[in-house]
Amino acid sequence: HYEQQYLDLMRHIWTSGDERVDRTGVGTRAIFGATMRFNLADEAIPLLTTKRVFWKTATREMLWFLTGDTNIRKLVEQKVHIWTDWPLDKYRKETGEEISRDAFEQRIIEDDAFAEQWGNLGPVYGKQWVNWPRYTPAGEGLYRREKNGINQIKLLIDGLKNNPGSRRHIFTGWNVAELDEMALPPCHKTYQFYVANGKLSGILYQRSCDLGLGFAFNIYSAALLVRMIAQQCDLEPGELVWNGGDVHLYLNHADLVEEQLSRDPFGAPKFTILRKPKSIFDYQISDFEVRDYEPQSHISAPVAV
Ligand code: DHF
Ligand code: TMP
Repeated sequence: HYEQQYLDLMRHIWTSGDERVDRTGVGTRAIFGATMRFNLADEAIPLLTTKRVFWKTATREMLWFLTGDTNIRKLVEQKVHIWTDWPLDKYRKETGEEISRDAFEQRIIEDDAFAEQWGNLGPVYGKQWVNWPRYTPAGEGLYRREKNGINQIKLLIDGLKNNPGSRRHIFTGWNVAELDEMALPPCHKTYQFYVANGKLSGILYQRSCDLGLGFAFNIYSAALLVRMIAQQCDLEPGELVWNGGDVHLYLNHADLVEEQLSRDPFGAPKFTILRKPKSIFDYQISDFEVRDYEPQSHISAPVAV
């Protein structure tokens, strides 16, 4: 089963990973460098079955990235809460106000100025993917920031269509000059693609991976992206290769780890795109269907902020 490699990695890290102090103060067990491979042929989709993964939430996040938006407002409006904790943490620290998560989200939705001031994550994924800043000389050694930046996703699709044999099908969120403005520097930082025998394969390089929480989203989202891009380029989905850098389990995820490792993977969920939109930027949540997904129950775990 495709999920066995994930469970094996989880067991390995939990039993023999290095114990390290991390940025959040929670503490992790970690290894450095890991690879997993997932076949995407025949509508296969790497959704974990040993716990329920909220794939619609992950899909909404991916569609939000592709719009270039970096404010959580549009996510919160769709009841996607996965990015709220970082702006919320910042708000609490800077104002000293003990606002609840619900109240904070409510203000983000209702108050334009508040959303503008407190809902932004900085120039994270979406911004870098479709609007990477571009500068042109403006004389006297000065440079002007162009109104429209570089759309890496559009260039990627054009490249795959026009020059499939290229070894440069890459996009990245890792804009070194802007890292310090981001709420979090990109975790899923680089994507590379490869065309052979009419199939599109992808590699995701993830520099930092919360194996108990974020990974389930990251691997599904990467597969979704390969499928959307393949459809736009009239290719079949091939394989998804996942490369992790610092792959870790948070020490406060002991219950999740124990529960998940007691379960066996089951079934083979199928994923279909119901329509071919005119570009990669025109997909909607209703375009996607998952069938035969019968996961075991959701396991909640605290997220380290
Ligand atoms: N920080 C940490 N420590 N781990 C992460 O995985 C992480 N992921 C981020 C931002 N910062 C992070 C962005 N992605 C959840 C999933 C993905 C995600 C952030 C959070 C999450 O909380 N998932 C829960 C609940 C899902 C839901 O409410 O729909 C889960 O059980 O999957
Ligand atoms: P870091 O920036 O100190 O590496 O912390 C980021 C944490 O968030 C780390 O535990 C990895 C996790 N993470 C994921 O696993 N996937 C994601 O998509 C994101 C945004 C974060």
